[in-house]
Amino acid sequence: MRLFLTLLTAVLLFSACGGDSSSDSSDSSSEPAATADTTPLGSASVSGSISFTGTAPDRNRIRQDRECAELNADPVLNESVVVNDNGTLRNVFVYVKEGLGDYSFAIPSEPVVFNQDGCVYTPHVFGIQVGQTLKIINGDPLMHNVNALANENRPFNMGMPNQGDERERSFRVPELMLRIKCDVHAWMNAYAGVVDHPFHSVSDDTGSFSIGQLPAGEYVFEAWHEKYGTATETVTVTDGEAVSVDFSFGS
Ligand SMILES: [Cu+2]
Repeated sequence: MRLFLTLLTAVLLFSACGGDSSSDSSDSSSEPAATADTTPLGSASVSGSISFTGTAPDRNRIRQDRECAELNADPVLNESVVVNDNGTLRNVFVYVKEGLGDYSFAIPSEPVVFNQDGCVYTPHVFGIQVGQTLKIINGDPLMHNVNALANENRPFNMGMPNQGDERERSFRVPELMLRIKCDVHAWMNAYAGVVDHPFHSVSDDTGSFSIGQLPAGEYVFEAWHEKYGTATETVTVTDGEAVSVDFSFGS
């Protein structure tokens, strides 16, 4: 209830201040609920780091076939466990698992770009909102296919024979985690976190993640890693607050 009141207050305040009325020619005095059927974004943020405990496993060199190997000047290393130089873990998907209730959020207009580059999927782990465009590109001068092994969504499997080929897809319902693989090159795989809100992030080459524009409230955050599984933290944020949350994985 408190979250609802906070949101309602935010909407009323925004409405009372007039906001950017130039962007909407409709009656600005109408009730807030009539201006949009999606929940406004908030001003809180949650960010942090994924630490790795134990001894980092060696990243095996992937034995690509000759055609792919010729595309890479440097060895291509296995991405299932990537421990950064600062002892943190890369490719951890962090998202709001609980606390948003039945709110719905506008679908980002920017697509998520998913490339096939040097016979490697880039990014290896990514988040995408339900309905958001996934722009799939073949950056290589050879044949790949993108086999989305969806369970909740409709699976798709399409060949992309030429360099510069582009396709667009989207997902209808949340699905964690959705695996994508190439049937031509067995080492190529990736994971998509499909969620029905924009509050997600993937830890980078410093182990950091950041999730912004959260409405005030209490949330359960989950962090997922393809080898080490999941961890959760409950976090409460107020309007404008920046909260730090760290996760830890390892052996
Ligand atoms: Cu391939």
